[in-house]
Amino acid sequence: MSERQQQLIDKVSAAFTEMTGKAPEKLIQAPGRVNLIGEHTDYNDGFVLPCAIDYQAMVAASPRNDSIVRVVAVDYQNQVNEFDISKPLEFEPEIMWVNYIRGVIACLQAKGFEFSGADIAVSGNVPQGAGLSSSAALEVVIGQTFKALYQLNVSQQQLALIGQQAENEFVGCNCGIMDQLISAEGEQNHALLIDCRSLETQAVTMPEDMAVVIINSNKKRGLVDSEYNTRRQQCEAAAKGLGVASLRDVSESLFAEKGASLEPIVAKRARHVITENARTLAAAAALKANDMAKLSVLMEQSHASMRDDFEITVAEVDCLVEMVKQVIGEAGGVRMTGGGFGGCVVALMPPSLVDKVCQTVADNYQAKTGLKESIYVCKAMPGAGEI
Ligand code: GAF
Repeated sequence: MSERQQQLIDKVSAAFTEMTGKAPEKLIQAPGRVNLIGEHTDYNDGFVLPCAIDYQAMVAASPRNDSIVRVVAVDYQNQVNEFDISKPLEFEPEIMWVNYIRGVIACLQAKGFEFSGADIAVSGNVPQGAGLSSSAALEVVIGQTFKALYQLNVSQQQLALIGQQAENEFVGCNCGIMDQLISAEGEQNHALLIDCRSLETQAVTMPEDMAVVIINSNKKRGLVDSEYNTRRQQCEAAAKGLGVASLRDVSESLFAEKGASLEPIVAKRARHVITENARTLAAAAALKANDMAKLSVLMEQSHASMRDDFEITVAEVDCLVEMVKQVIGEAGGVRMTGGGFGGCVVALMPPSLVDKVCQTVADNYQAKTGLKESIYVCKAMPGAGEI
């Protein structure tokens, strides 16, 4: 176990004991994720290639005999929130973190799962607002907690869908399924190629001689913002205009033939999604074949498409991508990762280049942007489960 994970366990265990006077019965984790390629394709029924990372949400919990759920949030000054799950659960506008928890419980109940209350201490080290899915990790860890405490017969895929439903319907963000699914189903040392229509996954081995480096621009992003929903609406308008259920159904040749019939901005959005789906499938094949030169080109094209067609990158992120690219050339790949409008870039590279990349960014990024980066060198981890 890593020192980082041990620290999280110590934090939630201590907070649990302080709140209840007892040791927790269960420890449960759910990871954040980094998406290697396939951005804004999930809600278009398309393909994504994320891996779960060694930054996670952690819970210490025990069941209760009554219908009370009492939660202590270590990352919010040990704030305690208590509610009765035998009554309708309400959205709490003043305490955002509790809505992810209530939302998952409400969705589990709506699906017919039966359970009583719980004492829960929760914490996490997935950077918030960075596009690494700290909210999905929280949703999945809560679902996994009730599964573990009450032996619920719920699959990992269902847990992911419940997390997504909580976010869509309770929290009010119209996200796709990628983040919750990789948090629930991730595999050690593998990325998952996910077909977001069938929800089938294919594990793709991460080559041992390749480091996964995430660089946070520290330009904060908000997921529940209008830009995400606007992109989604534009994609739906494009699918409707092209006479298909979703952009997944549009090949590059069909788009070449009919794309001009769309409003120009809608056509640009569609072009990103259609080409990104093709790149994601090609990238999974390149990763399998350990063809870094190919992966490097696909990641570069993905970034350009997000910047020029989908228009979801910001200057700070573009700057980081260019800086890293100059160091790694074709020996590695780099692109923005996540929903956009700030957040992180992901880079794959030979371990021998990691120090040089970190040094180059340390020497130049702040001078150019006024922001200080944070760097996380990650490993692909298993999805949610008991510890
Ligand atoms: C966010 C969403 F939550 C995902 O569903 C996905 O759409 C992603 O942005 C963009 O690829 O993380």
